[in-house]
Amino acid sequence: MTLDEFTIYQTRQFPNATGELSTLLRDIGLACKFINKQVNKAGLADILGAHGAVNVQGEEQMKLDVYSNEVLINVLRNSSECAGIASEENDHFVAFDDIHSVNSKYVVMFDPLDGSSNIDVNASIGTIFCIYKRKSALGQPCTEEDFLQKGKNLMAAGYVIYGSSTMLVYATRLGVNGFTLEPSVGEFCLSHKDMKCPENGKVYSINQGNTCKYDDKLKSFLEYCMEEDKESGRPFSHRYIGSMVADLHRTLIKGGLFMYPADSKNPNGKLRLIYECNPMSYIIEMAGGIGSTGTQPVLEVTPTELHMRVPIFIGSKKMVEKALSLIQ
Ligand code: P6P
Repeated sequence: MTLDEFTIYQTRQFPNATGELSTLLRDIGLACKFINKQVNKAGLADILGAHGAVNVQGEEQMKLDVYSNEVLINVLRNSSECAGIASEENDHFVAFDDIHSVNSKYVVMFDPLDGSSNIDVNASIGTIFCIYKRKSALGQPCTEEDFLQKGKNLMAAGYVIYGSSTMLVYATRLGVNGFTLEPSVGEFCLSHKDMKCPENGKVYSINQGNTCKYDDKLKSFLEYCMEEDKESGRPFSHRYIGSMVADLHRTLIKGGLFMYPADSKNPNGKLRLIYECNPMSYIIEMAGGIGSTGTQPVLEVTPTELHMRVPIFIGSKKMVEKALSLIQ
């Protein structure tokens, strides 16, 4: 079943649904197919770029995250269902002011290419997106309030991981489903139906190099992770790819705990609420896991500005609960 067939099938579960969300997901999937094409040859282009800043097709090689941003903005501007966007790459939100867009119900936020610093070492990277129903009245350009909604108001959230295979995973209140790109057909095909985050896990994921900057309670939790305890399966394995989408895709499938906490240099951590922590928390929570800032559920945080950062502890329910019990 392709992504389009699946979203249309899901729409039929709601008698009064109009299929606009399905159209929006299809448009995002289209943009990510273009991004996937460029990501897959970036290494080659980089090699050529090093000798003459000309990529393999003779085009000016745009930086991948700028290219990805432009593709997503252009596809969504042409979509009939998107009133505007906010992006990690843009200081301000972009309101689409054509007659179709001002009458669209949804706004989209995204990190067009998260972890792009990993592209030159061929590590997996990803696109993160989330969709809200706008609060401002139809018929006029969307406003900032449309983008500063709590994560619990999300209509849908998802990511595309450009890895050994290219997968699109998205969540709605009906659940989480994964689609693998079949390149010869050019379609995302359902491969992981009704994904659930295992309630427990044996992997903890954190940039341990920051330990010297963590507070004592967090240090004690990391020591707990490394202590031997046959009953609870410790010491855990430590896995850290340094790409949020890749670390959380593993966590969703295998279980585990991903952390990017606050530290003495970053009092709010590093990851952004609007287009990283909210969408990933929505997905993990719809799959039965937990996304917390350490003091409250990520999805309950009231956004104050587009690029605000929050600490995050996210993954298997029992592992997040254990972490919170030790660090709070
Ligand atoms: P650090 C990538 O740059 C990113 O935004 C996330 O994808 C990733 O989880 C994090 O930063 C890695 O940060 O400080 O460990 O290199």
